[in-house]
Amino acid sequence: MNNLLLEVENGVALLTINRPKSLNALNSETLAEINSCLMDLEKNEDVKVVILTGSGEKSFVAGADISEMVNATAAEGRVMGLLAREAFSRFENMPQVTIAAVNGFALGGGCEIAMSCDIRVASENAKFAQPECGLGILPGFGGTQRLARLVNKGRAKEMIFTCDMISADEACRIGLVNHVVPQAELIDYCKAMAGRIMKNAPLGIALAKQAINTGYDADLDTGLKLEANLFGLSFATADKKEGMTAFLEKRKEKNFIGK
Ligand code: DAK
Repeated sequence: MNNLLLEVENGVALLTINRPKSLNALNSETLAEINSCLMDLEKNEDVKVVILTGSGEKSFVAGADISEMVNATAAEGRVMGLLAREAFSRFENMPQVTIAAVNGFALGGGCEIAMSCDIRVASENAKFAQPECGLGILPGFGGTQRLARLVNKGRAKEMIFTCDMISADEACRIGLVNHVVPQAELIDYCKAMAGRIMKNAPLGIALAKQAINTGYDADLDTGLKLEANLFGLSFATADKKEGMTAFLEKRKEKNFIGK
């Protein structure tokens, strides 16, 4: 991999976009690498949480690579769009939990890739924007859809129409990020959260993720039916037996096996 760093330790995969000279901008090669890396990770039962970050202290991801886009043809743009769509959907739908550790600029595609993760934690210096309309385009990696769902329609329109950059605190206030922490603590904070997640049953989490994602865009009745079906499925797992037995035996330690 030319543009990514991957470190897997104690059930956590730390995936770093590593193009510091262009503030970790996403080009097609990087998007293809993210896809193939996530394809491997989603099959890796030892990995329970994926943390996505950018290299350096200045930028998470400064958007799509403008130097690649400037002369791209419509066909090349389409390929880039498809690669991004696939990669972003993988973060959103893989069975493991995905956390974006936003360590600086999250602009355009950077904000959009963070939004495709389950949880966002920002460092105090992080900045968020959707600057596409200033470049003569519009957000095209899901920004018009995920931002409006995460914050609300009015806030999303304001960010997209003005291209204003907002601070980490403001992003937290409007619900775009879950927590803001000092930069030096960002990765440890995310790893500690991963630790709390990993104490729980991986299949329960994967099914809950599926219920939330699929139910969110459906009507309540459909979502509740889906939840009931997935809930039923969880009763077929060894982890349900273990979790409940541990409670009855007043055991703190549980041996979840993800089956
Ligand atoms: N692409 C390429 N290079 C970038 C870049 C980017 N997005 N952002 C920064 N760089 C490069 C700069 O060109 C500079 O390179 P050198 O001049 O050193 O060679 C280096 O990173 C450092 O940047 P600056 O010198 O500009 O650093 P500053 O601290 O002054 O400013 C900044 C930092 C992040 C505010 C500024 O660099 C900036 O505004 N960057 C651009 C942000 C942006 O507009 N990003 C793109 C958003 S548009 C698609 C769907 C969606 C998209 C694309 C396609 N399809 C469906 C096909 C998504 C589009 C976007 O993300």
